[in-house]
Amino acid sequence: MTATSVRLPHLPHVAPGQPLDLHAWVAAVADLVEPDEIVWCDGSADERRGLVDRMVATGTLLPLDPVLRPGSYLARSDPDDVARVESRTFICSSSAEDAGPTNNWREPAVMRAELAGVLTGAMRGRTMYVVPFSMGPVGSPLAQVGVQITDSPYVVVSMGVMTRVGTAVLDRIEAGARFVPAVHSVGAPLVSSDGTRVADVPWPCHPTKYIAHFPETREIWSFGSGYGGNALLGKKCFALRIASVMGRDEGWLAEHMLLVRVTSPEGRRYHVAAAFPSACGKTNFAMLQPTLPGWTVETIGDDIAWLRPGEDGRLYAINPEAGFFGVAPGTGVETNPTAVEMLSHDVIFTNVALTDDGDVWWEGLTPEPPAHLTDWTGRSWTPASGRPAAHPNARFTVAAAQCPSIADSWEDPAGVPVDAIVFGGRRATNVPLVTRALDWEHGVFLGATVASEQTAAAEGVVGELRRDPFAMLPFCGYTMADHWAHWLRVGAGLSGAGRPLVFGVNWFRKSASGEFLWPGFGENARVLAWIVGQVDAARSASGSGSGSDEGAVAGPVGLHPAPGALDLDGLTLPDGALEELFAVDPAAWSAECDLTEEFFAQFGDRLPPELTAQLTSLRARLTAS
Ligand code: GTP
Ligand code: SPV
Ligand code: MN
Repeated sequence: MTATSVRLPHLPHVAPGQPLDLHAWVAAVADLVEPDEIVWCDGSADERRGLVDRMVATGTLLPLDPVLRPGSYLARSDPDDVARVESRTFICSSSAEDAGPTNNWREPAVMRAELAGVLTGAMRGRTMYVVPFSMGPVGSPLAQVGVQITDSPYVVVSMGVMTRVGTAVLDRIEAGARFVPAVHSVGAPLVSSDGTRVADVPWPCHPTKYIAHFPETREIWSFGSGYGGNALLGKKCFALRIASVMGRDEGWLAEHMLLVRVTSPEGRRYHVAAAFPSACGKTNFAMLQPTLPGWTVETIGDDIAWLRPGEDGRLYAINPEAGFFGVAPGTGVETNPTAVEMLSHDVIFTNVALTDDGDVWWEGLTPEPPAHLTDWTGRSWTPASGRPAAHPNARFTVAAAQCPSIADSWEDPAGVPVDAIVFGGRRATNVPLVTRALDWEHGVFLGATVASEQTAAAEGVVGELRRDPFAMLPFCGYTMADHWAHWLRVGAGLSGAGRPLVFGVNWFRKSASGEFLWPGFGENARVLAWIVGQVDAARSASGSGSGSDEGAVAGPVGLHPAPGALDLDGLTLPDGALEELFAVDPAAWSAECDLTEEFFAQFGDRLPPELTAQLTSLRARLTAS
């Protein structure tokens, strides 16, 4: 028999700049993936109940004890589908230079052909859900809408928590709003190509995964994974990778940042946005309970912020999400009592351990583990097992409205005015506890030079130091060099008095014997108090024309708290810890500058000259110190 050529179906996609017809797109995707049925989702409580019941029946969700953990469920993923897969995340812009050296670029036509291949018949035997959602309060001028097609009921229910799903979004699309089309399949059809039925499993997925983005046509295509950032396409794929491109083109910023409202003992209010890499403390900081008397921190967002210049020259931010997909391990009464309370009911847990009485447990929830557990893989576990009971990247999915520290302004459609922007990483050495940038350009340099020790939130060797500019390395939909240029442009357009101050922080510096030098968590309020004090100092200075750095002293890497300016009342640090927390070793920093130069070099002539100038100035200050 002669070989017949296989007809590759055309992957339905959007023409650049052309409005996409929702119904035509859904029909075209259905033609490709061949589902048994199509269900349009309305985000209602009834719909959620039906999906949850079905997942309980199929074993995807395990109901937890209704008294100990009401309304809550445990999902156990496939053991090979536990985190974002950065090596399989692709930016498919027409030119490789637009994706930049730190993204995996694929030629759009090549990727479309590959995706069409794997997606052909991918939903056979399954239901195809159509999920209209809004990132940001529906109708907010800072919000954007999308539609996710998926064959995973776990994804539908999770999107219902993490975004605003409903017919109000469809109405906006019918009225002409442009939407981001996002297709997701777990890649496990229940009918094989020869027509035989395949048994379903609790967590279907495929060993080969694709998380593909077409920034020019604002499309997302995801295949093979059911997990978090790979599958809940409103989150990293839309709200960061696609939105960062929208922001570049339209003059706003989509960032991997938490957002909080801070109130001082005098009742003054500030808004702070902070970018830390994955699993480096955003959720903890967003729910911080200050140890400093009289201070309040309220939560607006814990992972993503969209920031847009307002007409008054200030930067306004929203949290585009409606829920938290947070790291469970390390979340305990000592570290994050707010989260522990938030998780008392109506939560979907993924890859935590199960107690014998039908509740959940993870490392760090209590100081001592229970005597017996079922671990995240479903195996019997005791403290002697010698392996973690919960996966290090085990997560909770919970509505933001359920957070005890949620700010009443968290859904303000106008957003909140940002006073300070903070960048931080997990650095055992070199980087001081807190540094104020000398000006906006220096602040962009602080963001561009964030580095952090690898965590379990993505595949890779935990603990290895990697560069993670703006905590956006895996999340920027275009080249990081242009992202920095965009930040410089946005800052230049803000009014002097309204422009946020920029800071760098590091909660993770260690002593020679490997102990954390700073207690962190609620004690981070001390650093926050200094930060907003600097905002006050800068504001009153811009009125009076006097020095703007009261409470600060200049060092080679930036401004640090002047002696006594960091409120340490009631805190006992080990001898010498404070000095070590702020120590700047010129030799180690000179080596750091060499690494930065090497890192910057890969961006060639797209690197903004302002950043080269910042590196030169830093070297000069180090030499003079
Ligand atoms: P993603 O959701 O992955 O984007 O991460 P996130 O930045 O929200 O991470 P999260 O707040 O969940 O960070 C969790 C890890 O950071 C845990 O290991 C915490 O114990 C640790 N952590 C958070 N804050 C502090 C701190 O102030 N000091 C120390 N030493 N560890 C901290
Ligand atoms: C992160 O990895 O930064 C997360 C979790 O917030 S995920 O949704 O999987 O991206
Ligand atoms: Mn994140």
